[in-house]
Amino acid sequence: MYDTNQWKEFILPYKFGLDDLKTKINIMVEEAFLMGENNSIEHIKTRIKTPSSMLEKLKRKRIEPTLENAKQHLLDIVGVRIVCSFVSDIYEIYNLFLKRKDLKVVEVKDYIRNPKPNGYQSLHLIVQIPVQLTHRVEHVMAEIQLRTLAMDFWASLEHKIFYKYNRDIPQYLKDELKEAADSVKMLDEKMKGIRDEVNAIDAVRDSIFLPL
Ligand code: 0O2
Repeated sequence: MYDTNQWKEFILPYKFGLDDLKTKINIMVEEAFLMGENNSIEHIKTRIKTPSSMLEKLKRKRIEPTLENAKQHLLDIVGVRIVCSFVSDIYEIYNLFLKRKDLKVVEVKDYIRNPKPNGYQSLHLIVQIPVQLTHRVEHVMAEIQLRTLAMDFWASLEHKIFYKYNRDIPQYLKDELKEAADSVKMLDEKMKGIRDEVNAIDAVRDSIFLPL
């Protein structure tokens, strides 16, 4: 597919793109915190797809495994996963990405409003980041996955089971995973309800103790 030097040259803009994206997200988070907007991010994970994972995905898509094809067809070589407390946080962060002038949201897959048949939920954004190199600007694509803690718990386990069974999960486990996914949805709604109740109590308390 490539030699070591070609690989190094290929992957470098992606590394810079990921560094840049991490900085942008940190700024968004710290700025929101300073302004008292509590879009609570629980944790952020990042990764660059390994060569073997790229090769495997190209094969799965029946695309010839070349670096050019990887660049053109794999939009998730750079991956960022943002895990939040509540579904509303996810859409607030999504709106922050939409407003940014220094990157472009080029694709949105909303598996929260439209979960996958297996129950998978997440909001996926494909963003394009301009990376200024010495002699040219490279437009790097990255996939941002936004999920709640509960969705992340489900997806992590399902991912492990998926690979344990070599992509062919037995039906009884599929059924149990689907049930668990329904519980994830209910848990997220329940937690939102509790959060809203606490916020309503706080609002009343603040209005009572407001200085005259
Ligand atoms: P891995 O092993 O996590 O890297 P596209 O990328 O649009 O050409 P794809 O891959 O079907 O095609 O896009 P999609 O649906 O946006 O999925 C991209 C990534 O989301 C996957 O990457 C997974 O990380 C995650 N994902 C999607 N569906 C599921 C699911 O049903 N269960 C779990 N646990 N994760 C999912 P990869 O490269 O396919 O896999």
